[in-house]
Amino acid sequence: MRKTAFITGATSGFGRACAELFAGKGWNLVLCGRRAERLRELQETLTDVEVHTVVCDVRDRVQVQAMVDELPGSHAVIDLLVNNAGLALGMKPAQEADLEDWEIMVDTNIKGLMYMTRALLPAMVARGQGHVINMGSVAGSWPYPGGNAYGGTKAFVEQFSNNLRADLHGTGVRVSNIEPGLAESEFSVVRFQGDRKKADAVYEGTEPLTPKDIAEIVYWIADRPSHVNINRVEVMPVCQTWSPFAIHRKE
Ligand code: NDP
Ligand code: 8X3
Repeated sequence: MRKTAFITGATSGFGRACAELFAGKGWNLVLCGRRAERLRELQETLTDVEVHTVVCDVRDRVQVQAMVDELPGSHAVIDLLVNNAGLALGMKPAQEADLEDWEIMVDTNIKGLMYMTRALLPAMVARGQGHVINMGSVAGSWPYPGGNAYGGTKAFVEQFSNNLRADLHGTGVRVSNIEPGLAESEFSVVRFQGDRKKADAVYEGTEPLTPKDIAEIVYWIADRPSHVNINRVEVMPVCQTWSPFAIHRKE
């Protein structure tokens, strides 16, 4: 019997790469994102498995619940939720950052992830099996200038994942958190509001992680035997390491 993965943010980057990889491994899919055309195009390429697509903004709690309540019979049993939809907006220091950007990141990366999890967990618990894989970030553990609210949202993802494990003790439901570093996708184009030059500069002269690298990790985590829970994976490209502490010196 085929398993079914529910992947949020499937219209681009990691989510799209996960959809392609899981489809190649024979999983049926539920794919969501806000861009209908992208979902349609993707669905047309995934011909060997059953794919259900839903246009949904994960920030909208009512939409999320309706999307889950209205899953067709063929896709009603979800084995895996990949809570991937998310974004960074801006990189200004906190004292200059746009509050609207902060709110959108909180609404998407925190609240959207909570809504999805809360909507799908009860059925997983009732079945005594299931898996939630959350997309955190190195930004949730390691500070950098301009990371402010984005890093805060990903720190939430880390601790929420740990606390989910505590609540789900004895239920058979697994929870994992992946924390990638520099990876090339539409992430930076979104972060810099469509400024391609700024986005390209982020990856210039580097060999960043690719969406496929992340999809392979998601698949590996999901494919472990059901008694194995990978709690957390932090992954960076070889070209990325930490900075020394920044010391401000008097002139
Ligand atoms: P992309 O911008 O390529 O993809 C982001 C996806 O999230 C898109 O499919 C987008 O779909 C979806 N999305 C954004 N907002 C919403 C929303 N409100 N409702 C539904 N879907 C939404 O970036 P990545 O693939 O790189 O990012 C995926 C995840 O990985 C994010 O959570 C990001 O924070 C995290 N991450 C990224 C890293 C990187 O360097 N790239 C590193 C570490 C973590 P649509 O616009 O169609 O709604
Ligand atoms: C994305 C990685 O370093 O741009 O989560 O915050 S980083």
